[in-house]
Amino acid sequence: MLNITALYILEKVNLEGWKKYGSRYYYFSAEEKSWNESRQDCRERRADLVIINSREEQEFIKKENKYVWIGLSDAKSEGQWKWVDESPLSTAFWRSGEPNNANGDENCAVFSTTADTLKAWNDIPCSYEAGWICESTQPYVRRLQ
Ligand code: MMA
Ligand code: CA
Repeated sequence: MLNITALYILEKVNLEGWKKYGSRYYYFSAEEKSWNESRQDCRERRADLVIINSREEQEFIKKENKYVWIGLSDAKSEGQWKWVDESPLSTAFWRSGEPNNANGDENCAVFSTTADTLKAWNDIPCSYEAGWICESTQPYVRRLQ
């Protein structure tokens, strides 16, 4: 049913950077921040950094062609890559030779733009600045007071 609320949400999805893919909503940042600050931004939008569960989802994100943080880190335990919901990494899309923990200081995963295959992830220092993608079951709609 198309009602005023539905129209309002559709409008916000378009206006505020959210895109729907499958049953999920994705927010593509316009700014660049560290991994932690990016995650904080997602949480303020009642979302979290994106968790990539399938080849289709990987393809969807690759099409955006943006250098962005994903919700994957091994900061807690070197070499144990975990998603932000604590689930371990199963289907991985690392670039060839990655993750390599260069200089012993690369604990956060970024989606690189220059890969010509689906294998596009690289581990880089978490303090670097990149764009980010948040994922949620619902788009965040700011309440107008
Ligand atoms: C950079 C940096 C690393 C990456 C290598 C690959 C020199 O370091 O992006 O994270 O693994 O390039 O050559
Ligand atoms: Ca690396």
